[in-house]
Amino acid sequence: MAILWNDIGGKFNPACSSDYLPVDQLRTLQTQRLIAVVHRVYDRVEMYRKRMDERSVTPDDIRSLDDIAKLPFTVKTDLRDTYPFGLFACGINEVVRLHASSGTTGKPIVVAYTAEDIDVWTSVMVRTFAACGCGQGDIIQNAYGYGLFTGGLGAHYGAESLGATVIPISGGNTDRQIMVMKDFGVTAIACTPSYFLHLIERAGNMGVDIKDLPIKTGVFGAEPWTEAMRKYIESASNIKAYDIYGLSEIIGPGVASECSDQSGLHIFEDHFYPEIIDPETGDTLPDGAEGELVLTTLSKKAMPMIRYRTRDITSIIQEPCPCGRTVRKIRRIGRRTDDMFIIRGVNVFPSQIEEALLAVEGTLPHYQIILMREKGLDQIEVQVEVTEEVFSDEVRSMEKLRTVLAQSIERTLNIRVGVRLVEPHTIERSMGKAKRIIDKREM
Ligand code: DLL
Repeated sequence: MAILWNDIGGKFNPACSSDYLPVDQLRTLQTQRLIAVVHRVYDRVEMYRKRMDERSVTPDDIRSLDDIAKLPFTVKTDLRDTYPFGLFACGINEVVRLHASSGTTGKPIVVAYTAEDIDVWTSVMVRTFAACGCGQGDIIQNAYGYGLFTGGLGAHYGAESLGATVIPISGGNTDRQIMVMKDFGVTAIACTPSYFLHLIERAGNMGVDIKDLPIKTGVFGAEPWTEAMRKYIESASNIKAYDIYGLSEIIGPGVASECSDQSGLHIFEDHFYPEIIDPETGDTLPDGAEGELVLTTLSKKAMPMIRYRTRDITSIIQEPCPCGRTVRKIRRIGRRTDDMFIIRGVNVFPSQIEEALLAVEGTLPHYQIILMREKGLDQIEVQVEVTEEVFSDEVRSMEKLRTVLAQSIERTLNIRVGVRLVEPHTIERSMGKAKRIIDKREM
């Protein structure tokens, strides 16, 4: 039966069997786990008990998956307010690992794992790599940052447990990355898509064409990227570029992953129960509708999250996937409720600008959005790198390209924005998550 076989290579990995559970069995498992986790947090975590008491909800009121709507939401500030260990549902003696996410302001948020949590995390990362077509025999260069960031160690444990050969190179030191990729015969790389762009570019400067190397798979995540960016990466490097999603609060990478169909990310919903809500009202929306992704960890022990508001915008895909996995898919996450900025009354997301830019020939996928305030009015300037050929061309053709880009953005956003063409290598490259917006309004 087709569904018992892995997407690529035709070898079934038994570690992935939860991806293919019959749906009624999956729902039963989720319900049992939901009931257990609600009891756990009510008994062990003061914040959850208080919030449920305030709503007059007891663990016994949770008997089905629909009952989840009775439970209160958890938000990022709850993790800050209880910093560092206030949401733990076990003693520190049971915690075998801590990670932290730096955030932009103030204290980081801290997340904890028991030994069992690490096993679950490893298993969902095995499922992630397998869904991206990796397996034993692959040589995986893990260029996600090792350390407090969950990307490095999360991918590391998964890739190792998969039976692949892991190169724990972490992020940065780009020239060495390229040397290793070439000399060790790397077949797959795990890193942010923006860092891989940087690798392609740097390899070119070093006289290495990634297309000539054995690498065939990219396991990319940790930041938003667009379909246009995927096309660029795939054609510039001849690899298949997969999108993987996760967040520290829930587990790290390993929450959802694309499969060979590349048509949405399968959410490992036997461990992470997804809901979509209207970010304004908090109302639950049906499958198919776009809204904020809310996740409940069904099996986490050290730090379970109940109805965690991710701020990531997506929708749940109802249609079954040709790959045969029964766990549902979410659409690629291009936007967060908090990366939106409002310019002259129009809501703008960086990913919309990325799509508009990459639709035009001659641009490079390196761009930055500068927000400024001039005479009390918000202004936006998009800086985008263009190829050497364009840049050394005559002024008239540069001007023409600038106009085309401005029009492309205007068509998408319905507002006029300033566009500045800059030379290749002008925009700072990231070793991890790219910084797309420079907000100079408060500076
Ligand atoms: O970025 C975990 C991770 C590591 C995911 C490696 C994938 C690969 P945080 O640093 O806590 O965790 O950031 C989580 O990053 O809420 C999203 O806004 C964004 N994000 C993560 N993956 C994607 C993706 C890790 N594939 C936040 N597409 C999330 C869009 C993503 N955004």
